[in-house]
Amino acid sequence: MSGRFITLEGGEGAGKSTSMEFLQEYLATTGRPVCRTREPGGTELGERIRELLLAPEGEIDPRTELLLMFAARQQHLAEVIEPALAAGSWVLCDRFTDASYAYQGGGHGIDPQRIAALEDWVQGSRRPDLTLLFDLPVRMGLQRASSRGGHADRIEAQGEAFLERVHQAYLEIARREPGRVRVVDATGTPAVVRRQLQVLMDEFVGAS
Ligand code: Z5A
Repeated sequence: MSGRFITLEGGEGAGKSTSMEFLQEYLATTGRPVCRTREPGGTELGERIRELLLAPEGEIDPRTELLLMFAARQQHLAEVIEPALAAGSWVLCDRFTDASYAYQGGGHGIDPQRIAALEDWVQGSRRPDLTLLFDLPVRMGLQRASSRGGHADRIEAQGEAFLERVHQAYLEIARREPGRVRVVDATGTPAVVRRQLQVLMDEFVGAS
């Protein structure tokens, strides 16, 4: 049986990492083998690229940022995602190419056609089977992230107007692809968010 590719997307502090635990447990109870991973990262090389991308010091040109995201993604697909799917695992990935459209496209204004060209080159026909978009107003996400403590990384530190463009770009993707992208209202308590995930996953697993 071939695996399924599920991605989690959303703005800063939207609750993806928190929900990852629930999704992993959910799939485990259905007996599916699970591969949990993230972008940028997921491989040794990808994690090193992640460190470069998120380090708060220094400037990175938006095009360099985009190309580094796709360099990490290429390695991730070759080393982790494709082998896991071929082996029948269900891959849960914290962020994927929608984040490039939202942050580098929506946030930095890079032409989406450039991103689409990289997507086609790097991924071939590979696209997520399901994307869970955690939708949360930017201010709420920033509050949640700051309550967690620690320093803002380079991308988080771009400011509220940037993050608002990212938010709108995500919503636009969801409007364009309602079959793949399911919007999760992330404003509720963790228990309320989990109940939505349960319904969406019951539906997706039932149809798979
Ligand atoms: N990026 C990009 O630009 N282009 C790309 O192509 C890709 C990525 C792939 C990765 O950073 C950065 O890379 C990201 C986009 C960019 N930049 N930003 N910003 P990351 O993965 O480390 O950061 P993140 O994705 O933004 O994760 P995050 O800030 O850790 O958010 P989260 O995982 O969605 O949230 P969380 O950690 O689960 O929750 C945040 C806090 O809220 C935490 O204290 C929780 O306990 C709390 N929380 C969670 N859920 C709730 C609810 N329901 N109620 C109340 N409190 C809650």
